Amino acid sequence: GRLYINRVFRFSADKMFELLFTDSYFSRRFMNARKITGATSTSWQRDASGSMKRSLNYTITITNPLVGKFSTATENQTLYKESREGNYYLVDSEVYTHDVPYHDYFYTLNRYCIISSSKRKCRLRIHTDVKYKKQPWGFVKSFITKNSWSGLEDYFRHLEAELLEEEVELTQGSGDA
Ligand code: YK8
Repeated sequence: GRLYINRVFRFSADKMFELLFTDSYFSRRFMNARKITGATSTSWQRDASGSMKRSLNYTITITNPLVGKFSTATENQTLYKESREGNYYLVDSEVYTHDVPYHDYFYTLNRYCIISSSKRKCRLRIHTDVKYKKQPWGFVKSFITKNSWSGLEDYFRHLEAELLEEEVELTQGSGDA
């Protein structure tokens, strides 16, 4: 896999979780900026293992010229029970893009780790893997992987930039920037 974001932000772990994993103003604005439309989400619900789950459905806009302009997608998120409110959040997110070529072969697994480093700081790490449900030919596999990485790279670079802007907004005028 690959590590896309690994840095400390000047807001609490709670705040980071709220920004990324609730129906926050930030996540709505980010979806708009990425032209992700029609998003629906279930609420976080505890499953039999004690972890929390939710799933999202939306339509993504794709810039890769090899692929159609839009695809519906499903994102299944798990907030592991090892998470500790305010201190540590571990979320795995499986993303299925239903309308791209070879969509029945692969999905993307994004692992988000939020670790509190002080009252007003946290570290965010986002690790990504392209997973295969069935084995395609070698050349098809490298084609899928290569095209996935470039799309993911673009997405997470944008997310990092937006989080840095949010950091500026949130710390402005607080006197402890
Ligand atoms: C989520 C991974 C692959 C997919 C795309 C597919 C190429 C098809 C390969 C052919 C378009 C928001 C991506 C990037 C679409 C966007 C997905 C996002 C960024 C040519 C063989 C959507 C995180 C996420 C996960 C997976 C991404 C797709 O929150 O290249």
